[in-house]
Amino acid sequence: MSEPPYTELDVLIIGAGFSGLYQLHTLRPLGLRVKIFEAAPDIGGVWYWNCYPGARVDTGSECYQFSLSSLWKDWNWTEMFPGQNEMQQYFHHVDEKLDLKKDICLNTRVRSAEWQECEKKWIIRTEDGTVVRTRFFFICAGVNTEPLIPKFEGLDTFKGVWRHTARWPRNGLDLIGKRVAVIGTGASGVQVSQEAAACASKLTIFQRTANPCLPMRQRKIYTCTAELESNKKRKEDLYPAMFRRMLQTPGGLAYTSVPQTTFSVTPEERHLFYEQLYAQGGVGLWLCGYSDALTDRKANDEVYAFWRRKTLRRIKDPKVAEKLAPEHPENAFGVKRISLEQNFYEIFNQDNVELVDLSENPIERISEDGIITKDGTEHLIDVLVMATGFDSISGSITAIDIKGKNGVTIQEKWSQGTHTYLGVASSDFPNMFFTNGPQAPSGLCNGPTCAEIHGEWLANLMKYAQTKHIERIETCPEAEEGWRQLVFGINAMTLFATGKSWYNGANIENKPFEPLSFVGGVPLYMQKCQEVAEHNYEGFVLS
Ligand code: NA7
Repeated sequence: MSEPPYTELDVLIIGAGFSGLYQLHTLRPLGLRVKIFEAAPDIGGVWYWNCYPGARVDTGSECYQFSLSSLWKDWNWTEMFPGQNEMQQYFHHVDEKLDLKKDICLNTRVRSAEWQECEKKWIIRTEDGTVVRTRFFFICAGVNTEPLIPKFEGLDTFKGVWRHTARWPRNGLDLIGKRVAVIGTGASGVQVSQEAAACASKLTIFQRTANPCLPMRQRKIYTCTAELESNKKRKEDLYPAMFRRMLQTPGGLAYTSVPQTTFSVTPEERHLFYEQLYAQGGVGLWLCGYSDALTDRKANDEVYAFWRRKTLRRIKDPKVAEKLAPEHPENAFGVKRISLEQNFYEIFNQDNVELVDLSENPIERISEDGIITKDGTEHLIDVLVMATGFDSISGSITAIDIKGKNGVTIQEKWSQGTHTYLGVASSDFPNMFFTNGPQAPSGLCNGPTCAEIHGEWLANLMKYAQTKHIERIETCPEAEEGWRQLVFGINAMTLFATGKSWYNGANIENKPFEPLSFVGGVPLYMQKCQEVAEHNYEGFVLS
């Protein structure tokens, strides 16, 4: 079969979420031929795909946007924690302002990429048969993109409807009066359960590991004309400093922990502080507490004990309460991503909601009519929601058949452990870069902040290559090893090393258990990237 004619590009970007869009925007001034290939029919990345009921951002909206003034000047969020619909509107606003869509091919999923050493180009093939030759290949495919669908025996025999949260039908799924099951209690499971509890005749929530949720304390913002007018001035005064400040915090957010350690203050002071953080809502109790909360187990236990006391009193049945907020949790507080909730704990006080604890009574199989657990109970259901997460951080890269210079795929290369330099490149894969990838602060850094950090850094690298007439950029195993040691070393100093989560691949069978995220925080990460650039991109072979 003959190949269709090639399209020639300088840079092909995969993904039209925060990272891909920003990358396109930063590369355009270099006069390069750049295109984005996006699998979805619209832009927005995860905010296109995650359209399940209740899907919502759990970072305060003012932080969860690009810092470009041309974008925030005439954009006003309506909620502190915007829903999926508002996020999509935001992406359309970004597109309108930056005129991005003309360089984006929607409905275009990249199937494979192969490096051709003789030509120093990547050959990219899409599912619809398009073939592209490109000098540089950027993967901006997102942190939580590849759905994890557990291989439950009998799933194919189920007569009802089942969906993964990130593959929800665009025209919705009727949950009203239905018997609904939700498997998973991460952010997606919590959000969809809150909605289902309000309309399902029966909601059964299957929890494998209890994971603390913090009160969101959602609120409407800037709704009337007078408020919008005053917000305009407020944004001009506040935002430039806020966005600069965000680069100085570990999570790329407008807030961080306090300098004091947990036991350097009196128990009364500590209690008051925790109360304050809890009352404010959002991720405060997780990220704005004492500086040792994620490095010292005793300090961490103290926050957990506070959270547990608060949570237990919200759930009427003590047995259910103990399962949701156990005395001896599997993970330290916050080493698995904390979710935000609005009434998640109260729904268990409703007659139509049941909790099944999979740690003591696992799923045996799926029947035609429902879920059968080990104790022999058949939980009868009409709709099965898989809120089971993703092959996170590296999964969106390894899902593509990418062959490097020796014909080895990235999946093969990383099968025994992830090797990257700065979390943006991997040896044997010349001229290929990724944003929000493994061993960068991915998943722990605010999405738009990380998109900007990587977008700027990689655009500067492209500019450098242009000026110096460099055609080929490849990192080397020594640089990767140094970076890996740093990532592992910092991780070992924190409680993240003790946890089981998608931050370290623990949610995927046979995935190496290792830190997938750089937990040293945004300022240190940026410093390392800047040092490399200042030393003429030390660690890369430029030719
Ligand atoms: P998460 O946070 O990875 O949560 C997935 C949930 O699904 C979690 O409770 C898992 O339990 C559970 N899970 C996964 N596989 C199974 C099987 N086989 N059986 C039972 N339960 C299972 O994904 P989310 O989509 O909620 O959130 C992802 C990110 O999106 C989130 O962090 C935000 O950034 C937005 P486990 O804890 O592994 O025992």
